[in-house]
Amino acid sequence: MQEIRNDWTREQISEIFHSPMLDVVFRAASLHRKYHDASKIKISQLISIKTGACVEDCTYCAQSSRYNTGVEAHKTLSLQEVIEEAKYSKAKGIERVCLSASWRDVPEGKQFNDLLDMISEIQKDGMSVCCTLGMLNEEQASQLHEAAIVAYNHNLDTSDEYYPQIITTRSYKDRLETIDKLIEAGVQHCTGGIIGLGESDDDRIAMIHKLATLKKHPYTVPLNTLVPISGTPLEGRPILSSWEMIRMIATVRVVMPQSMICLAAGRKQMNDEAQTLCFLAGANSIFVGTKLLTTPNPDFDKDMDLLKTLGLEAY
Ligand code: SAM
Ligand code: DTB
Ligand code: SF4
Repeated sequence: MQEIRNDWTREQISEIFHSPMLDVVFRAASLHRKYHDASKIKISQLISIKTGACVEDCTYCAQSSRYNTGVEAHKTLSLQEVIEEAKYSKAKGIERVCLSASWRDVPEGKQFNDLLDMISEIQKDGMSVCCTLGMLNEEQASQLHEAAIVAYNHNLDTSDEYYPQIITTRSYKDRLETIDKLIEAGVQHCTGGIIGLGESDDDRIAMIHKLATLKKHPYTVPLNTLVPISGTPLEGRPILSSWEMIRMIATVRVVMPQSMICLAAGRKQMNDEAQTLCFLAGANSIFVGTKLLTTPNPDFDKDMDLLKTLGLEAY
């Protein structure tokens, strides 16, 4: 059977998703070894260039202005501040940063030019850059392509059906249109979602199906476990069992063998053994540093110790 396919059916994905845990992990691990160097883990540092005061109502997010989450909004960081943060990461041996902003749409004019400056200055220092900045237009997508960013993160988050329960200020269609603009402009898309929002297994399968049947498989599929934020509508959601993430990663690895998989939010709540199973099942990228955007992440040294124990090389 052909392994890289854009014609998966929901039923086929459901069958993989519902296989016995060790079967799906074994199948995923085998494909992972075929398409990737399984001895390597990509590490990136998030830099929040604009935090909080977001006009969107994403019910999981600490940065939406709709909820009292205690997150302090700050103005867009200056070029100098961003360069300093990137240098700090570089000194620790981190080669990639991801610039994040709590914008609904990427702004035009000076703010966009400032962003392009940030990207090129960081690159001049020998680092690579990804971005996650909200919706954008065709022109901005091609400028980011020219700026040679590695990828642009824009998640589907959940299934089309469940989406309106989670976000009402923009539609699934808006998300898909932005992803389409990225693909058309030649920018690699980093697209995944969150588990633990209260969605069903069928919603998770539907999201994987949507990702796998886009024109192009994502360059990276980031998978987040909800970090419940007090003050948001999802504050009371229980922390998911790690098994749910392991199954999710394994299914994504089988369905999209060539994509990178990022084990994103939720690692702080996982033990070393659970993270190890995530790597075995095909996760090959993580965010490092004690803070993601607003929530805690494992200590850098602790992460490096785990990778050393596993004989994995951070790059
Ligand atoms: N504002 C941009 C956007 O929404 O596309 C980019 C940044 S946004 C924080 C990136 C992703 O982080 C979201 O799509 C969501 O999947 C994830 N995320 C945000 N808050 C989270 C939380 N509390 N727990 C887990 N994942 C979260
Ligand atoms: C993604 O899917 N996860 C990362 C990245 N893309 C930007 C962000 C996780 C954020 C977790 C919540 C927070 O720290 O506020
Ligand atoms: Fe804003 Fe992004 Fe948070 Fe939604 S996920 S509230 S768009 S920062």
